[in-house]
Amino acid sequence: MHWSLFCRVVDNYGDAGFCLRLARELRARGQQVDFYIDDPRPLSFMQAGLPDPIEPRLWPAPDAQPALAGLLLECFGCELPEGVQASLGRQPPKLWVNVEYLSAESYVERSHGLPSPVLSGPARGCVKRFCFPGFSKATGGLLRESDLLARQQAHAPEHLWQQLGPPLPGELQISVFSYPDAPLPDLLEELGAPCRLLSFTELALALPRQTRVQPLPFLNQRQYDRLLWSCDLNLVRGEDSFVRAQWAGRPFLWQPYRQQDGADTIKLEAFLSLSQLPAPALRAWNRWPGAGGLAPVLAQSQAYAQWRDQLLLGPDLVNTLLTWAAAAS
Ligand code: TRH
Repeated sequence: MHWSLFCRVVDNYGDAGFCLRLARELRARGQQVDFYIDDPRPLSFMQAGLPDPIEPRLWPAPDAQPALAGLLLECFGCELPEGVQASLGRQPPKLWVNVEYLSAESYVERSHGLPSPVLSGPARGCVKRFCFPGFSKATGGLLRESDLLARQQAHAPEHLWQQLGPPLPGELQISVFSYPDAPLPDLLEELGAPCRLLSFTELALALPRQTRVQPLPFLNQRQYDRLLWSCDLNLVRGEDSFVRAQWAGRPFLWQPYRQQDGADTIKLEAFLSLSQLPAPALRAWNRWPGAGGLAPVLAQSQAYAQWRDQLLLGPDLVNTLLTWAAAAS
């Protein structure tokens, strides 16, 4: 089957990272994908050195009317260019899916799969369908490559440590991909253990003496996975690295993307109540009152593996889309 996938980069790397992963996985399952993105620059590091890189297509000019596939993915309500909408109005696609942002909030289950008729504009008369990624059976599920577990099982952390330099005896390995306001010094001070920070984030703050900082350049998507699978703790953010940390099945702390209206707080609480993962450190990491240290997070590493195993029983997002496409064709 043939898909047109549209992605606009709002901020940071999550939109591009998610859409690239989605496009690559659709293709890995035998689909043809035309990937339109308004800022393809992050794709360069995300697929540097990977076999068969996806060649992105230029974001169409407002009046352009490119030939579209019968299956259409509009990611994160990215608002398609006028000319594209006009083409759709003339020849409605078999399936038009609006893929939304990930959340554990209850509205996701209520809204997943709902139709949304287009009532105005050049695509009037078409019907979009909402696909909500999520953590439960009643959602669209998570992006999960068919070969994820096999790759994970074949992974040997020693190879990565050979490249990055070996851990010192007794030293915790921590990957850091956080927003700049994360209270890292407090967290490490309280932990009081030797650590190596493998960091994508510039760390300007004073850190405890027994902390080594090793800045890393951005890795391709597979190398980043391997880093997450190798570390004792992963500090992640946004949505896509958050999902990758969960697939790693190892302790992590997450910062949701900051929003003015406090939506990030609601997202975090919804995730905590669904997953039942240790809450105090995650709250402290997001600067909430009632601080809690890292010790329970590291001591309960099994809880993260169990959460991963539970997610593996849930829906897989590409499967959800393929099922919808088959039903529409
Ligand atoms: O970059 P982010 O903060 O993106 C955010 C969120 O997606 C948020 O929900 C969205 O609304 C906002 O952008 C506009 O965090 P995220 O989601 O983890 O995206 C980072 C991407 O970068 C992810 O696909 C993983 C990828 N990545 C690599 O490929 N290599 C790397 O070395 C690293 C550190 C990340």
